[in-house]
Amino acid sequence: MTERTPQASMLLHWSPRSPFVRKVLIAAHERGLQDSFRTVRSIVHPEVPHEELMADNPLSKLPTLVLADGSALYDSRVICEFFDTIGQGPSLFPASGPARVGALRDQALGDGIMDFALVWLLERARPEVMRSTKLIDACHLKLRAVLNRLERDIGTIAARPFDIGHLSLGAALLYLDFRFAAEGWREGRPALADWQARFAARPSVIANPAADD
Ligand SMILES: N[C@@H](CCC(=O)N[C@@H](CS)C(=O)NCC(=O)O)C(=O)O
Repeated sequence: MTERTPQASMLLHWSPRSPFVRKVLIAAHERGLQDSFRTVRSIVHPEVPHEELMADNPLSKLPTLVLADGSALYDSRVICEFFDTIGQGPSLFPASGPARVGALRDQALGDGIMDFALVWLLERARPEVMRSTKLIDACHLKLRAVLNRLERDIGTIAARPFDIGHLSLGAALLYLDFRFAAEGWREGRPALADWQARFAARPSVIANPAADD
């Protein structure tokens, strides 16, 4: 299934379920690049490598962006940074200094939440006899630790102009709403909930909802 902007020269391997794809879609929108690529629905699973996608990305992962010359970019960090070099509007990647380090650190934190959430999702989907309660417990523990840390630090984090760190953290919290709503991450975390509500109201986020297709 090929979606939107059929005339565009770049192609994004895409899924409406993927938090990392959503991250790059939001970044593209923030940089005015939402019409600069076509999307192709690519179905990925760690246990089922996608052979066509592997011609572009041997890791068989989303997102993967194929450029006009046929070369491909991955992962989401590289694609977001690439969009930052070709797009317009405020940069998502501060050039240097503490602002850059903070943005990259928070990007790592947001990406890290998405990484363990994907592990958790897979584990949760296994038949009960095959499920590792140890692994799921570890994911719970990490989730609580990360959210508590963010509740403590979000005031400082939010003081920077909007950057890739905010974008990744916001995408990660949206993914919790999409797949882990029962965890009730907002409970006892009013500052983080308030920040996320402001993130979720950005036009770039509204234009790129998560969905089961
Ligand atoms: N570090 C990567 C993570 C990407 C990732 O894990 N993508 C998932 C989909 S949301 C995937 O492709 N999973 C398939 C697999 O692991 O084989 C990024 O930032 O793009």
